[in-house]
Amino acid sequence: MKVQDQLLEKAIPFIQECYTELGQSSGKIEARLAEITEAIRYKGYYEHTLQELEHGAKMAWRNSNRCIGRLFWETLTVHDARYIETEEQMAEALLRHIETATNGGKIRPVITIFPPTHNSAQGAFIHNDQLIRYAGYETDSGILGDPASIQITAFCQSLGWQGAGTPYDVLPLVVQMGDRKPKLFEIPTELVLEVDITHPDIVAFDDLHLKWYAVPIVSNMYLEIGGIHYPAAPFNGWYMGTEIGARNFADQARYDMLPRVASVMGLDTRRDASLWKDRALVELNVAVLHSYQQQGVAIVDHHTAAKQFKSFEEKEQKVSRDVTGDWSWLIPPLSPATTHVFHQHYSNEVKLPNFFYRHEG
Ligand code: HEM
Ligand code: NRG
Repeated sequence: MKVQDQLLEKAIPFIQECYTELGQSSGKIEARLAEITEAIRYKGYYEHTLQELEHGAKMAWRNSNRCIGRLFWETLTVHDARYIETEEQMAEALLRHIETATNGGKIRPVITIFPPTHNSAQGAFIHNDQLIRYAGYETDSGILGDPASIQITAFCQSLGWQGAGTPYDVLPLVVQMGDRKPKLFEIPTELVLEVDITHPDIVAFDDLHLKWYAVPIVSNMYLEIGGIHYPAAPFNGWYMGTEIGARNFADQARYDMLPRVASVMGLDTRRDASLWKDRALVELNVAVLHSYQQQGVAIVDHHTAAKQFKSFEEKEQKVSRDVTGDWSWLIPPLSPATTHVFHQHYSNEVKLPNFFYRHEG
């Protein structure tokens, strides 16, 4: 099938669903589809109206099978950055995203949508996996910082960047328009809200000097709406505590903190059967939730998130939409069987609009 026919084939069901959900008449749908058909015939692509862009992005969140936070899909704030032409303007829009999303800790779900790819134009590109992330350095005495960032850190260094060399150096933004050279932009420190991790009763936790950033802003996925691809469409909500406490700090291939947490807790780490890892894990997660709450930064625990997801399932059922999901991602990495998600089956069918990893196409 021709590329243009494929585009129209995807535009049709999107416009029908989007306009129906927004309560538009069938006359409006037909008129818009006629317009889109013309546009595709004459220039090879079509442009979304602001309303299509906004609702399409919300539908993409609603269709994200791996996301447990979908109850709030209608509250997404959409920043339209499709008019942007330079790397400087891109960086400016990303800083504005960080500021609006952070909101002094009262985190707002936001997506910023940059120019799409069409015909031969490559659109905008963000090299970072998340807008705010800590660098990772390979040193003679082992890895310093976040091992997940080794590659992007080396790339930044090859472009002339030098980090301070702490375990928590915030990486610069690396952005690119089309096939031009990527450019680096430091994020002003006052824009990066961070949380120092302390434990409500175990004072020795302070000795670990743990901290994490407030807002996860995913920037390595492309957004597909009605056949149009947006390769740069960073989005954020707030953290679920386990993402930080049970993965970022705990994974052996990340900050690998369980042995040190066990040590400040005085646990017997000689025997697996003492369940020292499990006990350290629980207190580490208690510390993460406590610290974010105490410092006024939005975060959700996995039990509350699962209940919210249950409400989402019920709400979707009421409007006769099937909820699809990726079970292996939806279950939390801590006490999964205590949530209803664990005991339920989800179809992992991929509905559109949606977000996809960029290397998938
Ligand atoms: C994945 C929670 C908002 C889209 C996830 C994951 C969690 C989560 C826990 C699994 C992450 C992992 O295991 O690494 C939340 C919470 C939100 C939220 C608590 C609060 C509002 C959003 C928003 C969007 C979104 C605003 C998009 C507009 C996604 C996508 C994934 C995901 C696409 C899969 C990421 C991947 O495959 O790597 N979410 N989310 N989420 N979420 Fe959400
Ligand atoms: N696990 C990753 C973040 C992935 C997305 N999680 C969210 N998304 N909560 C981490 O940095 O730990 N969101 O849009 O809120």
